[in-house]
Amino acid sequence: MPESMSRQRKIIHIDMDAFYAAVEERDRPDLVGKPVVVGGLPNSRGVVATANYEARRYGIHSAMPASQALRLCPFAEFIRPRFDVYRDVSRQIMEILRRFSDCVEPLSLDEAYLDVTDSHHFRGSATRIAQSIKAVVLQETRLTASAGVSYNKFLAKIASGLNKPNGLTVIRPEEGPRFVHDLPVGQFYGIGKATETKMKKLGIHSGADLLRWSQNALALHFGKAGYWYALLARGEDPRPVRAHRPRKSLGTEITFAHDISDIQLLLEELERQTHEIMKKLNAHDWQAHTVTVKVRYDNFEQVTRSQSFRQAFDATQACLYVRQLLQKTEAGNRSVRLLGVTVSGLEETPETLLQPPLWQDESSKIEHDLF
Ligand code: TTP
Ligand code: MG
Repeated sequence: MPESMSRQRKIIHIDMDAFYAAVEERDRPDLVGKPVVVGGLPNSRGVVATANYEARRYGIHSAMPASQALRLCPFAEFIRPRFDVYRDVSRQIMEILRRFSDCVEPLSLDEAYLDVTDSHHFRGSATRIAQSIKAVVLQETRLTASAGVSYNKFLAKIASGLNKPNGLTVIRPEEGPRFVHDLPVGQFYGIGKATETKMKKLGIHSGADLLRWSQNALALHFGKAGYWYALLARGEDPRPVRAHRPRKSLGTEITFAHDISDIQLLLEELERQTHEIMKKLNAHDWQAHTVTVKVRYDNFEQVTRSQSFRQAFDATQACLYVRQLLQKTEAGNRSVRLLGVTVSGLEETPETLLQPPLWQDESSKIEHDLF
């Protein structure tokens, strides 16, 4: 049994509140108290990156067309994002988190996991550490964070979302299973929209429904992922907090013997490379969230086009995306000397992290003093 499962862990998930919007409000006091929407502007077919909590009351949320946000709240302040500023603030936040643990895994600009199992701060109380993190972040960045404290990543992340904004929620080891019981399957780690729909068709709506299914029955319907879902349904998630990601990207490229301007040939080559990378990715049990196409024209001028997705993509989707990305270059109209594909934003495929017998061992002891 892996070390991570043999002992109760203490995991904290930190997630900044309405991150981009909060930074804008901080830097522009005239915005305070108003509905604020950060993202593309309504007249430019843009989408909402985020909205502050005032704007969310009108039903505005991330990824919504900005034009729709404008209809929902015509007097909201629409602001273009300042990514450089968000990146700097993010670095500042991650630096603060590293004062509390060596084991910090950033998930995005405004989100991170910490493993504080072995921490001596506050006599090892994860709850007190989370309180202190929130206080230091507020003091040094003038921004609020929400924290979730639990015994694995899955539940720590659920917990941080429960009392937003400025929340602190603890799911203690003995509360985990009951908690998962009532959780809609769409909120389970690794269950995307397609799987959620499939589960609902099978009558699986909540953790309790999931728990009624045997591991084998789930595996029959969902493949290896079925074992993963069975584990989550028991409130278990053995994924370690990874302070160092072993790999950030995987790519391939080719310099042609003769420059190519035939778009069909270029698309075929792109597809070949994409299949090759996706095969490698699968062999490593990794999945990717970003895909990038690189084109060097015959005069050595080089462009890249990339796109990121919340959900990891498969080979078929990747092939579609790279085609779309190539169309955004001048390849075909101009001759191409080099063509390449890279996937990044890598993470381990959740369901392959474990094999079926792992959680049949009931010996994992629950210690929860000072949780
Ligand atoms: P989130 O943490 O998902 O959202 P949030 O911090 O704005 O709000 P909260 O956590 O309080 O619910 O995302 C962090 C930032 O990432 C967000 O401020 C803007 C950006 N983002 C996008 O650009 N597009 C998106 O679709 C999402 C979800 C986030
Ligand atoms: Mg956030």
